[in-house]
Amino acid sequence: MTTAATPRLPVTAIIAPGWDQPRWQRALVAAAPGLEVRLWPDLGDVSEIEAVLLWKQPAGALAGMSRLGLAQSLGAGVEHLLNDPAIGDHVALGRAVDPAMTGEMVRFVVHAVLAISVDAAGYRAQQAAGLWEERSVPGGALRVGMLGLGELGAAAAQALAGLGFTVTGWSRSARQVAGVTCLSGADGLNQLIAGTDCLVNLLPLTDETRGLIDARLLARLPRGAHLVNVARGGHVVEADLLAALDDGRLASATLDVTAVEPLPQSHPFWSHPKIVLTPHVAAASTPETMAPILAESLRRHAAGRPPLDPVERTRGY
Ligand code: NDP
Ligand code: OXD
Repeated sequence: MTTAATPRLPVTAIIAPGWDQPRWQRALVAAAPGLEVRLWPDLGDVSEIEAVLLWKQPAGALAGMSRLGLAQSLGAGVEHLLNDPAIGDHVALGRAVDPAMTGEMVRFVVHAVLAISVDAAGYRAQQAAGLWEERSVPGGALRVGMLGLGELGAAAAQALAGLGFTVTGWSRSARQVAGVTCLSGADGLNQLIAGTDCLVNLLPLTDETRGLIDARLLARLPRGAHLVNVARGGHVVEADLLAALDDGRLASATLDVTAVEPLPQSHPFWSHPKIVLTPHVAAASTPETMAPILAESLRRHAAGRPPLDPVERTRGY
């Protein structure tokens, strides 16, 4: 009796400048023994490379990869795949979905929303002023609106609902998430915005969602609402956000992402009293948890199948 031969795994390159590429390589080889993994910028003969694992690859990094069949993001976002002209339509695209990353995002969002619900910033200011005084805080009455009910948004929405918040979510297609009122479409967005005290953004950045959080949308939120943006800086029109904070329409903005990263030193966000800023750290990609998932996608590719979490070019995510 003959057994079917295991398909040869694709020659794979990691292009993630600034990341610990050797650590990714070690984790991948542990998950897929025998896998040939090359590291940017020492890619050897690039015409041999069949799969690339990418995070913010430099322009032109994929030039000459004539055998490329799979481009896999090392993060959940995929703008760097869709915007690279070297990745032709015949190349399969994959994005990162990792329960460990989802857990990190859930904890980050829960922390941000809880801090708002107990007015942690107000009490910190009172401590600095030596003031022992009870504040009026929203607590569990804070209504949360979640933009995006995908891998991350749905998990964060569900966790917040589990903590007793009233949570409404918005997605492109109709979704069901336990404990969450799920809406879609333009009417759904209007309804969500009108009843949201804390707007959390977990949408992908696409042609449809770029600049969504602008003066018009912010003006429809109840006065004194809060924004938590953990998706992409490009979702927010920054000048409109500053105007809404300055005229009191918006009470605070918790921003993990900005249009330009790292945020330029001269940017007004740095010193704005109503802005809480973190440097794009809400949910990191971790080699050891992600490698088995990436290895499975490489095995699938070798067998002529799509990666585990394929990107749909037409919807842009
Ligand atoms: P998913 O693709 O799983 O989910 C995206 C969600 O957004 C889906 O519910 C989708 O709707 C919805 N959506 C997309 N387009 C529209 C639209 N035009 N109108 C309404 N809803 C829309 O993405 P993830 O949850 O995995 O990740 C979301 C984003 O989070 C990433 O793209 C990335 O930018 C960001 N991110 C940030 C990190 C950080 O550290 N700050 C870390 C990881 C991710 P539907 O359900 O119908 O498809
Ligand atoms: C991601 C991110 O998309 O880290 O994974 O932003």
